[in-house]
Amino acid sequence: MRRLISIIILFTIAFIFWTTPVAAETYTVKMGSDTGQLKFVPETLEIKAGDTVKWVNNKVPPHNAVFEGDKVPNGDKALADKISHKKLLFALGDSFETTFSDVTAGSYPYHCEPHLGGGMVGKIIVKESD
Ligand SMILES: [Cu+2]
Repeated sequence: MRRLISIIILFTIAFIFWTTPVAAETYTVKMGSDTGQLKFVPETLEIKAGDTVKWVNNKVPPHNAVFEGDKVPNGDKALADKISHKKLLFALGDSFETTFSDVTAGSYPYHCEPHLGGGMVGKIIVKESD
């Protein structure tokens, strides 16, 4: 009897884990490296559809994050505008986020407008959610 109960409990736990969907995640990208370089950290970030990216003003502001309409999948300029953050962040610690739901899987390059000349570029790679 005891053994049967243990087996039932084990199966119940396994079933709960198996049926719980993987929660969408939030990833953080620093704007300006800890050492003060004009970079996004990490520069390339791989996420799944439905995940959220949060950009945090870390060093040497101001920064923004503007996606490139001609380089996102399907050259979807409207989508690029929608997921961009054109407003400059001046205060350290300020942040903005984008949830990548209902987007085509692929590569989404972006840059910081004031520091594009300094090479402050980044890329979000969206994989199909499974
Ligand atoms: Cu910048």
